[in-house]
Amino acid sequence: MKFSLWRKDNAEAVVTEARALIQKQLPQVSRRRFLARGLTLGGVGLLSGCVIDNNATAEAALTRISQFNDWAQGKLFDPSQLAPTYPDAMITRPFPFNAFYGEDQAPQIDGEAFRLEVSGLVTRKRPWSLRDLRDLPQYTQVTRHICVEGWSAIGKWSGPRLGDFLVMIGADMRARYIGVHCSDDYYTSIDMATAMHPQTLIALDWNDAPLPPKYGFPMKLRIPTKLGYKNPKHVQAIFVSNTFNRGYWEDQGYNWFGGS
Ligand SMILES: Nc1nc2c(c(=O)[nH]1)N[C@H]1C(S)=C(S)[C@@H](COP(=O)(O)O)O[C@H]1N2
Ligand SMILES: [Mo]
Repeated sequence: MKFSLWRKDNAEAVVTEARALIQKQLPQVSRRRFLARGLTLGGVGLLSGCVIDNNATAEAALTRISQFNDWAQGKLFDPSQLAPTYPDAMITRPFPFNAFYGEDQAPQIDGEAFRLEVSGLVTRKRPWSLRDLRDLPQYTQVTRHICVEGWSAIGKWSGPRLGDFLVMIGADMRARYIGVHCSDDYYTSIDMATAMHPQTLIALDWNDAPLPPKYGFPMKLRIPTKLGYKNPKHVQAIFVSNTFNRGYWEDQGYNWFGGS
């Protein structure tokens, strides 16, 4: 199948055609679903003049769309814009579980022994205990978690602000990324503006009690301005850096920006 994308009058048809092509040609189900949905008129516009006629070209084009989306979303992200919050009565019960493994395989972490590791462009690198984190001002938020797999759920999380924590550890605010490594080997990274966002929490509690293991004990980053896969559970280490370390799902084709 071939199509050319410079005919603006035909843009809708092109998007439909592009979606069909992607669904036919990209083998990985998750990637196919995500990218097919992420493909917008703006994204296709980027491809002007490009003829997609095989798998490799489709992949390259999609990578470019994805990079374009990251760039555009970064530009559009307003650090003062707040994600909607909800009353307790709207909390989803039971709250869904998701991970790249089954619910019974969630890591079991010893909270007493746990120390959050801090590294990279920070002046104070001492590890943090859960008690240390609870000594920071705590915030509670009821927000919607949106997963690219097609579900969303409203949940309640509490803990210190990641921004307050970054200030406490003397993070270099000019650094571009905050990388996160989890004890189940999951990983992701966010931009500094998102890290400093007032709603970005180091969540220690879920529904007013310590996070249950399946929801990320001993801590997760709750970022209501980001999609589910950019909300890492079982956080073990945080590093402040200018070196890009994408993320577990991001490395498999999901957008790095992942705004919700
Ligand atoms: N450590 C870790 N964090 C993770 C994941 C994971 O597999 N491991 N999955 C992500 C995805 S895709 C989603 S939708 C949410 C699910 O969080 P929940 O179990 O609290 O609903 O966790 C995110 N954070
Ligand atoms: Mo997800």
